[in-house]
Amino acid sequence: MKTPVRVAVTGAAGQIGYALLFRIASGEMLGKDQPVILQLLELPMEKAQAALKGVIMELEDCAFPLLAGIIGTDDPEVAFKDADVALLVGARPRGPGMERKDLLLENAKIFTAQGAALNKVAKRDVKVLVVGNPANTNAYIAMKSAPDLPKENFTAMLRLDHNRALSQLAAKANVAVGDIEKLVVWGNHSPTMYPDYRFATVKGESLKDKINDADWNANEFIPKVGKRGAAIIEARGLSSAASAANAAIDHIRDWVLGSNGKWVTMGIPSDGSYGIPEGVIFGFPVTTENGKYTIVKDLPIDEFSQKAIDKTLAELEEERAGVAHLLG
Ligand code: NAX
Repeated sequence: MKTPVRVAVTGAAGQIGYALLFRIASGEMLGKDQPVILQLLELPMEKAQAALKGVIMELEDCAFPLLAGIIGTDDPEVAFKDADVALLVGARPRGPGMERKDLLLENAKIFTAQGAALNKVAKRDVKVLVVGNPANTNAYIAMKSAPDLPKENFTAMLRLDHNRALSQLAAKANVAVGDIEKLVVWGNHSPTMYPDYRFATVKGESLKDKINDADWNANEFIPKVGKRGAAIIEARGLSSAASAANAAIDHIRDWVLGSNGKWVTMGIPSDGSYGIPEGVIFGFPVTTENGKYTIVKDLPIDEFSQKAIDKTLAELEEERAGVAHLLG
């Protein structure tokens, strides 16, 4: 029997938490032979803690053979203690009349505290995935608040955007979604992201040549992927949860177990590649192996793509400037 992996999840009693925890406990994220201990964080409020208790009861009632333990807490230092993986899902949602700037600052408080707690108690090689929005900037704040941890440990979720784009492309080209490779989503997890299928292949053939429709790309595909979250809210009355949980599982599974040479999109601290300033948490194409990711380098960037990348970078730089005074 392998040693259990400690997986911390924040916002564990929320919508995404409810779609995520049962799949982690059943082995879908780390493997069907890998026991896990779930370390679940929720707000100290009575309602949140009661909801968390209910989720824990249901986890118990599944009698998952791989679930080696469950901790429920309102203390980040308990939740992150010796964590191997930390999924930071809980965040402050935008309230009525709340401006984007206020949302950034409210979340900055949460992710400063959680970054500091990770710095203090998590495993030194903890793999952190930030899902809570604004995900890239929250990941940046957590990274900056954890100076003793390698910055490569901090990532943001672009995988839902990647999966959304894959699905739209498969429908347009009438091909199987699983046959598409080498898709990229550049930038911020926001409507400014740039899903880029110039390099994508289907069974080794160019997907772009198959689709061959620049107008569809600029005026349908890119806006549709960017606004997909809003379309789900419009249809369901609630934001994406199961698909977000699924993307979080894809992200961590590939990071830990490897992508077998396939490109995946992760929001990671830039190393300066593609002119993205070092440290900015940006969606890049990566391959993963042995628990490490490597940026796919030297892809040609045409004028249309450069404009799209500049736009999403400008938004991230603006977000970063908005919280700079909190980070010293
Ligand atoms: P919910 O409001 O259903 O759940 C969030 C939970 O987090 C609540 O139970 C709340 O009590 C808890 N929470 C809030 N602050 C916390 C803190 N400081 N410590 C611990 N727990 C805390 O939201 P849900 O639908 O689960 O979405 C969670 C986050 O994911 C939101 O920020 C949302 O915007 C974001 N999303 C990000 C996506 C991505 O692709 N990166 C896509 C889906 C989703 O919109």
